[in-house]
Amino acid sequence: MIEYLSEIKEKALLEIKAAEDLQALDVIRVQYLSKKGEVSLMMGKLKDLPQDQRPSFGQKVNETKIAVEKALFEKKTDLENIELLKVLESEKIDVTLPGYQFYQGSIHPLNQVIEDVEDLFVGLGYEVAEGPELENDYYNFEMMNLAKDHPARAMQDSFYVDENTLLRTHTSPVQARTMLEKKGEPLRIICPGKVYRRDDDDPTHSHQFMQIEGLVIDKHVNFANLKDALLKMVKHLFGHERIIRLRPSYFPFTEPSVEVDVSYVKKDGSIGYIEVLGAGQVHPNVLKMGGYDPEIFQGFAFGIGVERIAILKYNIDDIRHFYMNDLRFLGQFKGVGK
Ligand code: 2NM
Repeated sequence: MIEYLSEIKEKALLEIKAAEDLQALDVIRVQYLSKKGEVSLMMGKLKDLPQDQRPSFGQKVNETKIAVEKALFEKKTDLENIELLKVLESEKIDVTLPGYQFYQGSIHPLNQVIEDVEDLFVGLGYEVAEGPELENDYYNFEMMNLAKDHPARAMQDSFYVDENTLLRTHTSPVQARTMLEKKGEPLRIICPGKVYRRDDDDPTHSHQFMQIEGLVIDKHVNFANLKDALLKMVKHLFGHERIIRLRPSYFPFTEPSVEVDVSYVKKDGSIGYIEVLGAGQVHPNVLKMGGYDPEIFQGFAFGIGVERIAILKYNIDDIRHFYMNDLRFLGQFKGVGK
């Protein structure tokens, strides 16, 4: 019996040594070590032996089992290493091959301006609000204090889908919608987005452009708060040496209203001013329609043309460049916004 056991061991070790791959090795494992394997069967023979021989035989069977397991494990590690080497060999890369050229895109200059303004105002506690580009007459005009017969509607001639539905002429309808959503709660928002006006395109006009409007409503919001927000925005966009100049103006949705100019240094060293945006204190009618009691709440608002800012910042000579998708133009703005 003991001899037969060592024969099994010899045979197993030889077979393991000769195994060519992991599958063959597994077949050997099953043959010897599984429940009905040759080594396990020897354990079953214990009961056929006289009582006094059983412990030593049992121990021998165990030793055989351990020896086979060890041989299997070592062979398995060897075979795995060989397979890994094969894979590494087959996947060798030629580092002398020239690489592919990767073209890196960049953020559109208009979106860079928008992100820059968002960074500032989010830091000041404003929320960014968005809304549909196809709007109802009611949100686009009526709620902005522009009744049907209002002459200022002519300046904002738009693209109509039907009598009551148009491409928004400003992002103010987003502000109208937000006012109604907030149900009389104070709010601080900026609304960036595309807007449309019926216009013939030329170097300074586009029928599609982008705007960022801001709106703050709370108790005790005054004109000084508006000036502070405007100056912060101008300094953030154009640099801290800038100052602003306010000129009285007219918008139907604000009263008083102002046009905001930003200072620049002319070639001869004197100071000039360029108009950059419009602003004002929210008209009582607009507050009322938005669900705020104008006796309790005040607000300020501003509107800024994104193209105009980008044109001034980057010295661009034609507004149509923004919409031509010419990579020679767009490629010039890689990372300039950061
Ligand atoms: C501008 C200029 C001044 C404006 C006003 C409002 C609202 F919602 F309060 F009525 N939204 N946007 C506003 C005010 C826009 O753009 C040149």
